[in-house]
Amino acid sequence: MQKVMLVGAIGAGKTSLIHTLQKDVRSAEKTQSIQFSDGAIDTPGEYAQIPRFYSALMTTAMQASVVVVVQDATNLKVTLPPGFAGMFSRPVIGVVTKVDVPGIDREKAKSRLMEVGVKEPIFFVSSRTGEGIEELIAHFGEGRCSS
Ligand SMILES: Nc1nc2c(ncn2[C@@H]2O[C@H](COP(=O)(O)OP(=O)(O)O)[C@@H](O)[C@H]2O)c(=O)[nH]1
Ligand SMILES: [Mg+2]
Repeated sequence: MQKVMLVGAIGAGKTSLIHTLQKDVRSAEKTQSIQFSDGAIDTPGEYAQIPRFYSALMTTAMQASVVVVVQDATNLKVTLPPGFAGMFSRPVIGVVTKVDVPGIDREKAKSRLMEVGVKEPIFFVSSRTGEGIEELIAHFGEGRCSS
């Protein structure tokens, strides 16, 4: 699997998604610093929401082969600036999390990602039910190397 770095707002579901991808049953605790584990780099939401941390995100992304911008389907508040996805020198994909929650608007969540510069592919997943996880793993497993 490619080395993935997850970025996105506080509480978007980044750590839970990493646990699900790694088949780790622990529940997610607040991420206080950039965390490296098997095949994944987890980042605190503050790093995406506070521009002062962007240089740290950009340099850390150099160690990843793909950057995943994570959007919470249950919180459509604008948290990232337009063009956010453009700062990474790695391929960027989008993931909408928490699609198990009733009443969410997938298209609106997808447009939040597109507004910050994420292009296709965009995946819809739930770390709780496992929906969409196999497709995401299959995408990472394609083994396309970073440019
Ligand atoms: N319903 C639902 N809740 C989720 C999902 N993923 C994460 N959560 C919850 O969202 C909250 C924040 O998750 P966390 O992984 O810590 O987010 P992070 O700050 O982006 O790392 C936690 O209470 C999780 O249990 C999901 O797919 N579905
Ligand atoms: Mg976290």
